[in-house]
Amino acid sequence: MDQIRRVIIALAAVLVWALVPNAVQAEEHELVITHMEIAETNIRPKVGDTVKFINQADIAHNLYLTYEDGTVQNLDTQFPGMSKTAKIERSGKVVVRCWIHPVIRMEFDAADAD
Ligand SMILES: [Cu+2]
Repeated sequence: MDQIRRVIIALAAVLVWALVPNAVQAEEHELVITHMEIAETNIRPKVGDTVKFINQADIAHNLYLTYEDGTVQNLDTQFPGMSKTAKIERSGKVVVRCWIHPVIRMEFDAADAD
């Protein structure tokens, strides 16, 4: 009886694991903002992943992401020392800019989710 119960519990655990794939597979990528730029990195996030922007500058920024279809994702004001996280919504080229400092600009490619 105990063995059957253990097998049922194991099967239930596998089923739960299979039903929540994205929550388990999503990755977090990190980008650091120095004074007036975003430190060069080669991130390649997938849709559903998050990108964490860490403000190590001594000035405030307000980053926003623009997707290929024109959709804008605004991260709001980010004071020195603050981190903001964006969940990637669409695949393709993503441009990151700052409303306050137009000189800040970087881009990365987002891949489709698995
Ligand atoms: Cu800025």
